[in-house]
Amino acid sequence: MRTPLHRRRFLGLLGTAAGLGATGVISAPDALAAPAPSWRSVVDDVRRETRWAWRNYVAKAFGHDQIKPVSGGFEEFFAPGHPVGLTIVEALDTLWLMELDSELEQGLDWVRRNLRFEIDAPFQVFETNIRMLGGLLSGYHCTRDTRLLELAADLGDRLLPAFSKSPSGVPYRFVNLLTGAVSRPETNLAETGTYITEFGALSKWTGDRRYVDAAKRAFEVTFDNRSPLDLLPFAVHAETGEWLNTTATVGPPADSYYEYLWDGWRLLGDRDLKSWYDTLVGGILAHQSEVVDGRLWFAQVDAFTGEIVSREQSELGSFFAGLLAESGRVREGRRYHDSWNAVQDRYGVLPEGIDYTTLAATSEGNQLRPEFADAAFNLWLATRDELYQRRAKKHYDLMKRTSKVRFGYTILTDVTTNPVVRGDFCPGYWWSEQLKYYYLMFGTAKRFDYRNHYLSTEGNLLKGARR
Ligand code: IFL
Repeated sequence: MRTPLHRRRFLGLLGTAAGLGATGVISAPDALAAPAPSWRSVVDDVRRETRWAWRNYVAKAFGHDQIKPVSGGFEEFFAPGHPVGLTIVEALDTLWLMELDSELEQGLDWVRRNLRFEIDAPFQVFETNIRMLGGLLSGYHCTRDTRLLELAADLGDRLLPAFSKSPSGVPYRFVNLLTGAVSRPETNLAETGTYITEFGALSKWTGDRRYVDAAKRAFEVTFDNRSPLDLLPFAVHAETGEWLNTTATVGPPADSYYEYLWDGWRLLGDRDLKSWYDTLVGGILAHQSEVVDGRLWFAQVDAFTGEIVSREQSELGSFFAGLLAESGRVREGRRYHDSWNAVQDRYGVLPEGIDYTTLAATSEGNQLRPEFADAAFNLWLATRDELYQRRAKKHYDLMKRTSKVRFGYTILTDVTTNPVVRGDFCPGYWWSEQLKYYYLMFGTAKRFDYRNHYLSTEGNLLKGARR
């Protein structure tokens, strides 16, 4: 049974939308915002900051996976002692889109000379795919440098055992890039279903269907096991394809599973994926949406009974506002972004986790996250409403104010204090995601096709480069 609090506050999504207006109840701070600044000056500023951060990375950490921008040190992401130039690979298409061509050439030169994948260490299949494979493919899409495609195909081949050695077709979490040994069969939805667009592009560009077929099979197994409510628990065993829990969430570790059903349809035109997306998002809207104090959220629920098991919401879930808008549910996307905007208004930089009944932070840090800007970008593309540029501009300003340090931009370990508490590292996705979203939405980028493009969950451009 739902609690009295829940009954008092809960209003089914469809029942309340009409009463709240198109943008929900929390539009006042937006309406009161200062007049739009000159977006041209913002886009120039984003480009300048990118070039400044790149030069620091080159000076202090070139070839290593991630810079530590406070101390000027570095660290590897996938395996200690085995750098793969993650920051470079993540940055390639961003540099290209921003026409930072000498910086791009510096990165390409490092990749051509140094990047090899004969590495005797277990690599996380999901992260290797979205960051490295996606980065190489988007670099290839933008530059047509065939060495990038060769490296992508080599890496794709090294990831495939995670799928082909699994009796169910659901991939193991880790694969040794040199030996093909697989490990960690206890996995989750995101690490099961975030391959179709990178693998699809690789199949298309190499003419080898093994990649896309493996990615689709993993989706199929989990979709076929959906609950009678059309919901998916988030934990799954790779060898059996059976669920390991009953909790459904749109946040991690499920999030990009849903994104890639839609994206697979969008990039590859696969109708099965669209129909699976429609079914599952129908289930989510029917059983996970909850309106609290006029704001739309998505609860964690038991996939079989629909009972709410948690009202905690991860910042990463905010991407779902953009996905809803992209897939034609603009009204729900707007309302969910309004909810997250209320959190931005309260804290400045969003905390990693909140309790949506009170907006209290349940996880106080911020790992330099892109999801709010990602959703603003997708909502802007869907509506061209300047509201989303203003929200993203605020996100950018707050990031500059809180995360900019001596040698770049850093994560925060506590956003609830004044001043915020800083950590000392810059994640690879920062180079591929928010810089690109800001750049593209504050200006008209010559090299980007605003009408026909595809950006992956990591912000990698796999369609829409204008050469
Ligand atoms: O790797 C990033 C990507 O956006 C993703 N999940 C988490 C990261 C950013 O927060 O899909």
